[in-house]
Order: sequence, then structure tokens, then C-alpha cells
Amino acid sequence: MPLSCTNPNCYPQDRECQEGCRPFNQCPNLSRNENAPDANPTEASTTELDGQRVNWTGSAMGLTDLQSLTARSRILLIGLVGMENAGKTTFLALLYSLLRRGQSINYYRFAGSYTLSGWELITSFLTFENGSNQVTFPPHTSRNAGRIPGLLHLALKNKADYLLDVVFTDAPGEWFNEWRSYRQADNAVGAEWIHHHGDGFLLFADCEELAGINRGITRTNIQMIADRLVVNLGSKPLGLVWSKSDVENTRPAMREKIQSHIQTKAPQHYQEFSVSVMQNDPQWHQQVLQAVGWLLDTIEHAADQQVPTIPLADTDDLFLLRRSVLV
Ligand SMILES: Nc1nc2c(ncn2[C@@H]2O[C@H](COP(=O)(O)OP(=O)(O)OP(=O)(O)O)[C@@H](O)[C@H]2O)c(=O)[nH]1
Ligand SMILES: [Mg+2]
Repeated sequence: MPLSCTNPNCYPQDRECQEGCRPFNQCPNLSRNENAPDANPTEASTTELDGQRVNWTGSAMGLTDLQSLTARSRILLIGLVGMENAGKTTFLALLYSLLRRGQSINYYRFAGSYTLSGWELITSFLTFENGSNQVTFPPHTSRNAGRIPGLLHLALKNKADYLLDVVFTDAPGEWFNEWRSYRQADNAVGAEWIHHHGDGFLLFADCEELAGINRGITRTNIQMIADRLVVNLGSKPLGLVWSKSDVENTRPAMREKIQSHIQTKAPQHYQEFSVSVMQNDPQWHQQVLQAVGWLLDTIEHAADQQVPTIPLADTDDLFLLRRSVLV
């Protein structure tokens, strides 16, 4: 018999209780719908209860899951933006593979993650299995994954040993395809959310497509997405990632047009990076780390500059008057 909970942020179908009740089905906020068919039995077995001591699963997060993170620190949200197959998920898989091999993002050191299973899932495709030398790419990110992108978390420590919670969006390219032509489109809600909440962005330009027969359309699409991104960008950093840089640049004019198009928009903080899963050029992997490091540096630096304005002491206010006398 299906369960529902009075707490809108609780999902009893996950066999967990946001209030921490053990067993979860004993929570007083639960109600049972006796008439609805029981598609998903919810009685907890003893072994299941043993494994459910934490309020996260390790998989990519959704919006509700961000709440536990916001209690710890201000989250830095990095939006990965680009058309279908532009190489966004592969970039994230490459980032995690490099961290897993002990590399660091500039001087930011890996200090944990709430979504290790999510990272492992996308990265497993780029990893050699025992006894097999087959390496593939992560699967396409499905638009049916919901309106909110899969969110992958990294806890990093900066130079001052200060903990940063960084969340990367792994969203389907279709969202941005809709968003570039119509911001209010039904399927663009997720893209709009990323643009609104992102602290920094990486825009992916697919070098394979820019060298192929669809290069004209690809260039226009990238420029249209860039036009959307620069709206209200302010001091947020925007990085342009030339993904699949291993593909020969047979049409340099395409890339130059994109570069000058974005530069005419004069984003305050803008930089370009060339990346690839291939290892012909050691810079391609290093630039994955550098792109993220540059975003974090820029975001942190911008935050330092925001000194709150101190209101002038009002001499009619007895409290402030006393303080000013003491000083
Ligand atoms: N040659 C080359 N191909 C790559 C590289 N990275 C990704 N690809 C190819 O591009 C395809 C798409 O990569 P994804 O990372 O899934 O792209 P995405 O932007 O996440 O795509 P969506 O999830 O559909 O939005 C892969 O399946 C590979 O075939 C690269 O560095 N070099
Ligand atoms: Mg993807």
C-alpha cells in the first residue's frame, strides 16, 4: 500500500525518512493509501534498516538533496552548458578520473563528495575493466531525467584550508537547445534554472561538429547559447571549452567567429580551454583541471570584493550613540 508524507521534501518511496525515523515506515507523518494498488512494497526488512543510516545515497543529487549541503556552506554551482553530444558529461568524467588519480584542481584539494556513486557511474565508462581494454564514453544524458539536472558534488579545500562545496550540473543538451531559441519553453525550465542559480559557467563548443558538415548550424547554436548566457552575467565567470580538441581543426574560421562573437559581448571574466579525453597533448587533460580552478578562483575572488556597506551611525539612535561614544 503506497505511502505519502506530510513533509513535501520527504520521499517515503525511497524507503527513507527525512526526519530520521527508524524504521522509516514508523514515522508519524506517514499516511497509507489503503485503496491504491501496491506497486512498491514498503515494509522494511532488518537488513535494509542496517544500511540506511545516512540521508544520502551517493547518486547524483536533485534539488531537495541540496538542502543538507546548504546548511554547511554556500554552495558554488558550476553550470555546464552546451548542445547534445558536446562533451559535457565526458568533461565531468575526465575531471573525476584525474582527481581519482591524485591530481588537484590548481591548489584546491579533494576533500570528499556526497555523490561518489554518481561520479563513479559516469567515470566507469572511461575506465579499463579488469581483463578488458574496452573504454567507452558515458551514455547520453536523457532529458527524461527530469526538469532538474543531475547534480554532482565535490568538497574541496582551498589554500586557506577553507571547505568549499562545489556542485556541477550534468544536464541534457536538449534543454539548452530549447532554451537557446525560447527561454520560456517548457523543456527549457532546467536550463533557465542553471542560468539563474549558476555561479560560473562552462560553455561547450564541439570541435568535431565545428569541423563537420553541420559546422554552420553548430556555430550559430553555440553563439545563440552564448547570447543567452551573457544576459545578467555580471562578474560571473564564463569559460569557453573547446571539447574534442583531438579532432583536426579543418575550419579555423568557425572557431574564430565564435571567439569574436563572444568577445563582442565583453563578459567581465572570460577564458578559453581546450580539452579532450585523448592524451596526444598533455595540456588537454590539464586544462580540464585549469578550467574548474579558474572558475573557482574567479568566483572566490569576486566574493572577497563584496565588502558590505556599513551604515553611518545615526546619532538619534541611543544604541548606536552609546557605541560611538565607547569607540
Ligand atoms: N573525439 C572525441 N570524442 C569525444 C570526446 N568527448 C566526447 N566525445 C564524443 O562525444 C559523445 C558525446 O559526449 P557526452 O559527454 O555524452 O556529451 P554531452 O554533452 O554530455 O551530451 P548530452 O548528454 O547528450 O547533452 C561521446 O559519446 C563521444 O562519442 C573527446 O574528447 N574526443
Ligand atoms: Mg551528458
